[in-house]
Amino acid sequence: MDKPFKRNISATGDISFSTLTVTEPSDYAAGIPGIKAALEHVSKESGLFRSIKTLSQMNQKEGFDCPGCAWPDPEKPSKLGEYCENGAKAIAEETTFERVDREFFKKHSVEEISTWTDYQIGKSGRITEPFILRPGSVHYEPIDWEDAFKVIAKNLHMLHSPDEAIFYTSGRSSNEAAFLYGLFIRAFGTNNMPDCSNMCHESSGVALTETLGIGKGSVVLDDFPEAEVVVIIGQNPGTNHPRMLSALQKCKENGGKIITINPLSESGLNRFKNPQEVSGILGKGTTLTDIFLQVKINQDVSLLKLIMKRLAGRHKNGEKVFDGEFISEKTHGFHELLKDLEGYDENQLLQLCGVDSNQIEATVELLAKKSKIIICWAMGLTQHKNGVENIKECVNLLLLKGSIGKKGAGTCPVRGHSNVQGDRSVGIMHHVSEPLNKSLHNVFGFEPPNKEGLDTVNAIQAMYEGEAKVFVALGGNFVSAASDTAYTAQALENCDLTVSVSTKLNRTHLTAGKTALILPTLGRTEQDKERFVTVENSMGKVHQSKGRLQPASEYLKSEPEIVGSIADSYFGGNSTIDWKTLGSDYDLIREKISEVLSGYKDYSQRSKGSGFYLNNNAREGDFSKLPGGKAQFSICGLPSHNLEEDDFVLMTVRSHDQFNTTIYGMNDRYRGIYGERRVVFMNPDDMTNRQFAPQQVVDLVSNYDGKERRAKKFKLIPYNIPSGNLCAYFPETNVLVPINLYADKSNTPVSKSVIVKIDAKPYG
Ligand SMILES: Nc1nc2c(c(=O)[nH]1)N[C@H]1C(S)=C(S)[C@@H](COP(=O)(O)OP(=O)(O)OC[C@H]3O[C@@H](n4cnc5c(=O)[nH]c(N)nc54)[C@H](O)[C@@H]3O)O[C@H]1N2
Ligand SMILES: Nc1nc2c(c(=O)[nH]1)N[C@H]1C(S)=C(S)[C@@H](COP(=O)(O)OP(=O)(O)OC[C@H]3O[C@@H](n4cnc5c(=O)[nH]c(N)nc54)[C@H](O)[C@@H]3O)O[C@H]1N2
Ligand SMILES: [Mo]
Repeated sequence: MDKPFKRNISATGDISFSTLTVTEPSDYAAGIPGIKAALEHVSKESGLFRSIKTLSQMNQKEGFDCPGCAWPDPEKPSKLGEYCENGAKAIAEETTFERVDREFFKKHSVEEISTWTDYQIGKSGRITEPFILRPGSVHYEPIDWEDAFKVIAKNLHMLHSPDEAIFYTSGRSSNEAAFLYGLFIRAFGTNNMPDCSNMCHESSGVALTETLGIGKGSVVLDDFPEAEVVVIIGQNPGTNHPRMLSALQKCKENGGKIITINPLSESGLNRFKNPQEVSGILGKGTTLTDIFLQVKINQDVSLLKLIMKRLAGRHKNGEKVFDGEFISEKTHGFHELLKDLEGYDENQLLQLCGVDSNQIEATVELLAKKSKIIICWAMGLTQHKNGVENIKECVNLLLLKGSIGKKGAGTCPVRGHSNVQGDRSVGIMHHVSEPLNKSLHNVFGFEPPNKEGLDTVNAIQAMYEGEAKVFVALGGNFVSAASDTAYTAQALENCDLTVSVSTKLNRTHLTAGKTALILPTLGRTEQDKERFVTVENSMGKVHQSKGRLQPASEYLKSEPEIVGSIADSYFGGNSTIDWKTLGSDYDLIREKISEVLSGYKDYSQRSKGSGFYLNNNAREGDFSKLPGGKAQFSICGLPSHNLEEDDFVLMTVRSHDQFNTTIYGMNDRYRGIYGERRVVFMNPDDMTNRQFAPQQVVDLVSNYDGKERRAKKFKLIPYNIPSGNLCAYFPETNVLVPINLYADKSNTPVSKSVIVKIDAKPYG
């Protein structure tokens, strides 16, 4: 039996419902409500004048990179400011006037804070100085920076093996911080580098590497206006990548078509009123989606197979629907794919995916005639048991059409965190890379470890079992982001030491190890002694980011400084690397990156202005490093769920008012939900058939490995979602996902197809 976790770990604290208002979902994104919401959030948190000044510097060439998503900036940013409503909310969170300081922690014990909602915890404000939670204490107390570094060094020295330490990275860290962190971790002696990517696009990385030889997307922003068809599958850009809507608008203006594949009809994909254009503010906006395929959760492979099977039928009849030349010159496995498709029954596929046959035919007709196709995707494909195969099936379609390595076409995994891709490029990964190790050895003279490290899921299990004892996080909110909340909380609590380098207070600071440290750091918007850092966007372009605002407190340190000091304190002079100097001199870090990795020549110089692209073999249509020198078609199976009659498939998604575990507000405007997060969307017929009433309160219950996991008190909302499917927000629902439920090959927690039952009994 697990012992109950002593602090509250529910994202909604002690659950009591606030006033929920439900309206019809919005039929368009942005426009005046978008601008209004943006200004409300920023002016409430950090003052209207200061906010407008900050927003105007965002994503400009001399400004800072938006800490929101990783969508790229256009070559010519809009003079009105290159930002979106949710970018504005991200800025409001960071530039808030509220402070978590000595008085705060004197007043509030860790136990007390744990009863607050994630929303309240986040709104407490910016952390002002380093704090320590000593063994047995329930209050964080201030600690000197140097003493904090000594606590870390001492705990690391006490370990029997470097593999007893875990070093997590969230995707907001700069390339400079991430490179230095990875360098220190390897010099220390482990590859235990779980990162947020493990919970996010790991499935994309695995699938794309195996099929196309690079774990990143192949398109650039300029491909969108040229595309004939853009497919958006498993992604909600209106909320999570709002600036992508401008790119889709350009595609539409040039006559391109948009196909959306999603269990929900997300408003952001219906119609877009561009807030950066007068016509967008006053006019009707642009209709984006031409064909909407309302697929059942996790049945994308069935749908894609059906589309390809019908295309293959036309091919067999002599219609030129595939790019024969591309297929024979550049790919491997075409005939095997055709043979595999032949083995499937159309009616079975149709039934599984739940999409109207005529809609599928319209899609086939469109795809048959076009050859410049982009496929965009995000968590709706990656966070399933067959996440890797979901993406391989998309690659199959693109390869059939010769839609890789040419303008206006390609793969577009839309990244989450603003620098998650850059962190990987500069060395944050738990796998061993021989070339990287060799290169680090040549440049720095030490022997990096060659044992595979732990990813997020495995790291949690190691901490739970007592095999890992020190946990360090460069950003993020580990306990709330990971699955199986109670298990993960226990894993962290089992540690001797947990360290969080953070801007703001979050639940991970409360699920502390025997000793816990919070090390406060500068945000993207803040001045860093005239230094700049660099980041890589979703399309592989590296560019600078420089904050201008006065830091939230004079005691903050930058992430590279913190990492440099941890390393310096640990090695205490017994290292050939001058860690302190490296941590303070970002030009020097960039010089070292360019010595270790290819593609970063004249790094500091080239990252100024609009930046530079890293090499991308798929973009060039070069598959020479793959087996036989060719891109690979894949044979994928159908997902299977073995549902019992009263089982539902639940997807856990983001509301419009959150950034991952940071809750900006209580509304999900586009879906018509106001004032409450504990809601679950259900098909109206399913509700009638099972005699559920709108807003009835129920528990969601999962039962994996004979263990019941329960997310308590959700209000049922009738919604346009396929029968048998449910949708609710994370992190509230992470308690339902067992730690050992993750995608094949990528180990990404299965957050989008959780099997649950509905229990209404506790509430009459
Ligand atoms: N404002 C804001 N921006 C963000 C974030 C945020 O929280 N807030 N998070 C950032 C991060 S880290 C990431 S990874 C991205 C996430 O960006 P998204 O992946 O867009 O985020 P989710 O809310 O998880 O949305 C998943 C979408 O996939 C659909 N979906 C779920 N299951 C399936 C399925 O089986 N098949 C199909 N076809 N669709 C499915 C859902 O209906 C939903 O529209 O956004 C980034 N940007
Ligand atoms: N059920 C379910 N679970 C999911 C998902 C899902 O769709 N469903 N999505 C998954 C995905 S895609 C991801 S990426 C993960 C996200 O996992 P994480 O990256 O771990 O979580 P975040 O909520 O983005 O982290 C927020 C915290 O980062 C800190 N922070 C913010 N800015 C900075 C900064 O500039 N520097 C530093 N050092 N710290 C900073 C703040 O303290 C803030 O509290 O969650 C995953 N979990
Ligand atoms: Mo993510």
